[in-house]
Amino acid sequence: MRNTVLAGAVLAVLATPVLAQSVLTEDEQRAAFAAADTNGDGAIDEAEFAADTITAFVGHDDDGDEVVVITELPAGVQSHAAQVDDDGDGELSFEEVRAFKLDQFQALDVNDDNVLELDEVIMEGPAQ
Ligand SMILES: [Ca+2]
Ligand SMILES: [Ca+2]
Ligand SMILES: [Ca+2]
Ligand SMILES: [Ca+2]
Repeated sequence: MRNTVLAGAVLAVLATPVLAQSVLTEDEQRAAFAAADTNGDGAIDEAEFAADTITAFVGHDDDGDEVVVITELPAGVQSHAAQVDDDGDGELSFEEVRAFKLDQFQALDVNDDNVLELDEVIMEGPAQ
């Protein structure tokens, strides 16, 4: 719960399309988690996380040039994307996205077992 901001960010990226920064409901978060947990063991390991990163990145790279231009992203996520754009050139390279996600993985893995369990990434959905 204290990880709300980070958790929201990582789940937004876990979810496809990437960086969809709208607030996900808990059900959507669970769906995103399940989609990333490809072997269904209830945890996201680094390989699954990396695979999800690639899927998400490719999902946004419409023209396949291996760069996601920030202005191609929905307006609501552009300010968030700027954090990922390490060199500030207005484009997200896969390396930038990967580095950002790796930081998130480590930040979210609060018990340091190198996998993300559901309770490490889930955040409470908006009250409804
Ligand atoms: Ca897994
Ligand atoms: Ca592109
Ligand atoms: Ca960049
Ligand atoms: Ca963990």
